[in-house]
Amino acid sequence: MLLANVASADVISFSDIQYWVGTGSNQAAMVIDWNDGKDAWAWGYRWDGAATGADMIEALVRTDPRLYSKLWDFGGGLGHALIGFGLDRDLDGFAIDPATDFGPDGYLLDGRDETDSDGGMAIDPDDSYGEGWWEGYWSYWVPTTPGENPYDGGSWGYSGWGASSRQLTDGDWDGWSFLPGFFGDEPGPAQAAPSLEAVPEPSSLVLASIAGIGCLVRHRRNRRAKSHPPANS
Ligand SMILES: [Ca+2]
Ligand SMILES: [Ca+2]
Repeated sequence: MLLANVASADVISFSDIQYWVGTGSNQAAMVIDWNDGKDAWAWGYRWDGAATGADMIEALVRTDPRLYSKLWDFGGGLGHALIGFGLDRDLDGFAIDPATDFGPDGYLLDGRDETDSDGGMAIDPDDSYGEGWWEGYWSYWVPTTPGENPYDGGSWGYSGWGASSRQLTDGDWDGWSFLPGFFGDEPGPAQAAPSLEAVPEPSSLVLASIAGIGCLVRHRRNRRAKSHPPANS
């Protein structure tokens, strides 16, 4: 029970975040909430100099093989609009209907196409995908006060900037919350995106159980061998 509680603890500080990309003296967190009944996840991003919310999206999506995004490039330096976020939660493959090529890094930056930006669905029921322009959209949330933690004393506020224009501050949190039908709210509590170096919790528990059974079987065999020595010894 204790293990399960620890594994499912909500992220409340940067020290809870397991999956980081980038290097530098500044750090920010990104939370994605699909609002589909599955956990929201949180990632971490480090950088030096200037970085935008769009830079953080690109770095995370290109690095974490579980994460997918579909963005529009408005062109002419106007920046990007986020259309879809996908998550291969069980890392056994990800695809959406209608069939979409997200590219080798899962980062699809396309020209603007308003006819193909709604209703995509994850094929694997274990995964998450949300996209929208006309029928729903990804709302963008930032700390009400830059650098404050919405999960520890701070609060989420609706971003007045698009991701390409939003300048990150050290200690910032960015939140993305999918609003199907434009109804919804700020990101909810989030789980840390598991580090891919670590063995996932359920598997390690299963392995521990198997190891325990193995010890028991060996122990019994030893006892049996002692009480019933082979006839030829
Ligand atoms: Ca999957
Ligand atoms: Ca699966």
